[in-house]
Parts: sequence; structure tokens; C-alpha cells
Amino acid sequence: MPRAVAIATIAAFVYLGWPGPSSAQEAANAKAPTVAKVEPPNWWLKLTPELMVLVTGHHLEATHVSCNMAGLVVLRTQATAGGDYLFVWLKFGAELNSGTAVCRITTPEGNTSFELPLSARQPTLHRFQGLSQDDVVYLIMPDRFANGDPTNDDPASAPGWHDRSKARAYHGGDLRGIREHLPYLKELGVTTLWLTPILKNGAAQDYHGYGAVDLYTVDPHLGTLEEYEGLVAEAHKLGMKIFFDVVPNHVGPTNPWVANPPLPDWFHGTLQHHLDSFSPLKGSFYGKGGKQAVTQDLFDSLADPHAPASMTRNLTQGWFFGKLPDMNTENPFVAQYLLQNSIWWVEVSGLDGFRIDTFPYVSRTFWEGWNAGLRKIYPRLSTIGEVFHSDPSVTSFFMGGRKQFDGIDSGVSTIFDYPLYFTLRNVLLGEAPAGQITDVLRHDSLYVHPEELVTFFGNHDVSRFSSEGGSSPAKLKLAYGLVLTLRGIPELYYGDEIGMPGGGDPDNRRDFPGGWAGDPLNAFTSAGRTAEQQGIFSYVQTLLQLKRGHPALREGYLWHLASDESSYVFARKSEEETVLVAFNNSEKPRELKVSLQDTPVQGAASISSLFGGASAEIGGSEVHLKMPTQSLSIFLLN
Ligand SMILES: [Ca+2]
Ligand SMILES: [Ca+2]
Repeated sequence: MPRAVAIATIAAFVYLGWPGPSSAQEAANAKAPTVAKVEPPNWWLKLTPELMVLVTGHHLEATHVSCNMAGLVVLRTQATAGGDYLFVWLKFGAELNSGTAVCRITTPEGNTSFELPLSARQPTLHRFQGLSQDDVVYLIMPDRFANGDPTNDDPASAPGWHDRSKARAYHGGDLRGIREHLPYLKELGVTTLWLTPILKNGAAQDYHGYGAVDLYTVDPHLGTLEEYEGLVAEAHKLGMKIFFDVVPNHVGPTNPWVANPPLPDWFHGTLQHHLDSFSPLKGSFYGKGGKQAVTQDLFDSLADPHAPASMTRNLTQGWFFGKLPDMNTENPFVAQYLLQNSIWWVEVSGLDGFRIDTFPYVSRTFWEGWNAGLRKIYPRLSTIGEVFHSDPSVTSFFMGGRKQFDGIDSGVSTIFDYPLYFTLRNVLLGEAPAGQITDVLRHDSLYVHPEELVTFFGNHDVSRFSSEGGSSPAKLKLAYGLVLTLRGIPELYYGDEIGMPGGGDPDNRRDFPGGWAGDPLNAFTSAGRTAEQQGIFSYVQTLLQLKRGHPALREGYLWHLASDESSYVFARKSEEETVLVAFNNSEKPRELKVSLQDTPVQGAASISSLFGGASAEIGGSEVHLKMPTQSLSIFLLN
């Protein structure tokens, strides 16, 4: 058959949805274009005016691309990497209706086509809700929480990666397991789930999810896109929210882009030639082991108006840990790809916000555009940046809401309160005086919205609180007590509510007991918890109930009342009420007379206990407190 006829026949097959060309026909023209992947795989009407589609395949040097729907216009195209990729910019006209667009790619050697389903948006009610001070976040590593579907433990696309006896292997936890335990989380009293990344990863030890090889696919160990959508919908039904862990800074080392990038500068550097990104801070999560500490911390440089770009380039353009390919977020193609990818996950699932991994490692110009692009469509959506640093003068620089010296407002809704994390651990587990908490809080003047900082005492990147030197169930309760009564939106790490042990990564990511069929104990039920686990669980549950019932514990303005070596007493006043929180870190009971002078509560006439074993009496403008050993108590002032 003459070649021209063959090409026309193939095109007709594709247009009519018939099976594609046979291998004999392909062999007839080895240079004919082929399509292996289309990103995004689908889109929505009235969502964005335009869309950049990245088509992956071979011989995609298009001379012409056209789509078969009225109102869908191909603005321009660009073939790259010798025809292995084709960027197609589409414009959506007002007359466009939902349906599956078939876009035909013509090259000098033949034709092919790709499909792009376009659908109407779902009703937006109860979707994209964002975070508020009424929320309490619960961090889950999906591989380690609960195994709801044993059939996906060892998927055909990644055989042999599952081995529950190995700390760095996949353990079988999944999205269905989380969904099945939403009632447990509701019973505990948290409102928002942050799941570590759920994207398809590419290596046997990538159970943690931070090595994506496909930004549009759920990792087969965790389940399917439908299961993710179902999880978000079910959470919304229960009045809960879901946060997605997004990682625009890097992808996994086995991502196919590394060997064959869509553009020569798709990444910062190449596999062979790139900078490395390590923090010189000794002992920090990002620190290089054994490396001598240097005086200039790169994080400091990022927030330093006097630092030349050469001081920060390693941090923002280096490959994380020296091995994770660093996305060139300054490239507008990359920036648009990543923004569209994030919009896609929000729109497809209805998720409520993003936790942003390695936030300072990405250019601030990118964040400005990414946050603004998301907020334009989803005004309530929240974004939380990870800024792993102990100094509020550095972390506050990264908070959005105002332009910094570089003229950029990153637009991020909030960040994690790492300075408070370090202080809580130092006070509760180390030698630091309790009053050091006020040292952190006095830096709140540096933040636009300190009350929205996400506070925590544990996460997946640090040793479990319970396994640190100096810890005890009593100390763990105090950690919960402080995080759930101080200002901020608390984040709790899965399993800490039953005192789960664990050292550094990956020991801090053990399986939740009872999440697997056959587990000897099931800590998801009160009957399956040990007395000690139940004691901690009840303590957390009670505090969360109190927080729900008392606006002052959620949004009340915080006033220091007294602080010293072993105690810290503070008030929180909302429009409706005032509470007083008394924290005693000492191994001995404490008696304290606390002045209420010059605070909004100085006229209080009575005080009543809401929580904890301390007693209190009011006399004049003074509160007389008797606090038990290592205790946190909450009072209502009237
Ligand atoms: Ca499973
Ligand atoms: Ca980077």
C-alpha cells in the first residue's frame, strides 16, 4: 500500500476511536510520530483560559497540530529532545463544550493523535476548603498507617519492593487503609489529614513517596486515583480535610526525565554536572553527616539582603542530598507544568491544600507565581511551607503575606513553626528553661500571621518524641498539652497519640499497630491499646475536645502571665472567653502567684478548672496556682 494511503488510514482509525496502527504498519514507517503519554491527561472547562500539554513519544516534530472540537485552538507547538517531546499550547474558547478532544499531530513522516478529555467542573461546595485556626492536622505516611488492600502490596509494575521486615521497604499501607480508619481519626478529634506524597515513585526504597517518577499517577502500592478521590470525598463527608504533599523542588533519581529531559534546562544541571544541596548546619535533617560546621548557614543567606546569589545557589539549584534531580523552576515551561500539575490534583480530587516540601530550596519567584496561580482559582486553598530551621528571624522571612527585601511575596499561606518545635523539645527533653517558650513567641512580631503557624512537636523527619532521651509518657502528654493550647494550628504525627517509639529515619516511620491483618495488637480500638497507650490517647482526645469547645483555645490572643525555669503560665482571650493555661515542667509540684495586671483578664472575678490537676484561686488581680509535678492545666476565667 502506498505510504500516503497508509498514513491516511491510520489517522482515520485514530479519529474514529478504532484500534491504532498494526505493528506491520509501524514497521512500514519507523519515523512516524508516536504518543506514549499526555500531561495533563485531562482538563476542565472554565478552569483556565489556556493549557500547556506535554506530549511524550517519538518523532513528534510537528508541522501541524489541530484538535477536532470547536473552540479548542492550538496556539503554538514546540518539539524538543529530537522529537521525544512536544509542547502544545491550547486556548479554550467560550463555545467549547465538554467531550474528548482528539488532537492530530502531523509531521513530515506521518500523523498521529492524542486525546484530551475535557469535562465540566464539579460543584465546588465542600471542596478546596483550606486551613483555619479551628483545624488540627494529622500527618500520615500512607505506607505505614494501615493496609486496606493486600492485593496492591506487591504490584506487577514494581515487583519485590514489598517486605514488611525491612525498615526501608514498602510495608503495604495504602489509601484504602486510611479511608477505613477515618472514623478512628474523627474519634481522636483531628480535622485535617496531611498525607506524605502519593505519587508514583521509582525505587524499591521509595515507600516515603519523595522520589516521583510520574507526577500524574498515584503510586500503585497506595492505590488508584479513584481511591484517592474517594478518600477525599469521604473525608469531606465526615467534615475533614485532606492536604497533599507537593514537591516541586525535585523528582526521583529514576524519573525518565533525568536520562532524557524535555528541555536541556528542564533541571538545574544534569545527572553528570550539577551542584549539590546540603545544609552546612551540623546535625540538622538536611546536614551532611560528619561535615564540619561552617559559620554561614545557607538558609541564613536566603533571608539575608547582603548575601550574593552565589551563596545561595547550591541550596536553591543543587540536587537535594546530592542525588535528587532539581527542577529548574525558573524555566517558564517547568513553572507552568508544575502549576498545572498542582491545579490538576486539586480539581480532580477536591483536596483542601498543599504541604510544600523543601520550600526554601525553590526560587521565590516560582512560589509567587504558583501560589497566585492556585489562589486565582481556589481562593480558600491553603499552602504550608516546610522551613526546617530553628531561628524565627530566618523562618519568618519565608512566610507569605508581604513582600520581602527581594520584592517578592511568596504567597504561601503559612509555614511550619520549626523554632517552636526545637524549643518544645529542648524544654521538655533537654535542659532549656520553660520560659524559653516565650523567647520563641516574642518573635511573633516578625510574622504577618503568627496565629496561623503550623505548630508541632514531631513529624516524619525527626526521631519520635517517645524515643528521645529524657522522654516519658508524662513528657509526651505535656508536649501535646502545649501544642494544643499555644497559638497556631497544631500538626500531630500519626502514632504519637499512642506513644509510638522510633529513632531517626526510617525508625520513626514504623507501622501503626493494628493497621495490618494479624497484628498482635490493634491500637485503633480502645480494647487493643495497652493501659499506657490508652492513657495518652485519652489525654489527647480530651484536649482536642476542649479545643473544639473553647474558641479561646483556637483563636484567642495569647498573653504571657509568668515564666521561669520550670513553668510557663499564659492566657488566651477570644471575643467569647478567656482561658488560663498553667504548665509545670518540674519534677516537683509548684506553687505560684501570677499577676494578671495590665492584661485583658485583670478584672477576672472567678476561675474554674477545665482540665488538669492544678488548683487556682483568684485574689485581687492575682491568681494563686498549685500545680502538680509535670502537669498542664487549663482554667476558665470569668
Ligand atoms: Ca496494601
Ligand atoms: Ca531547587
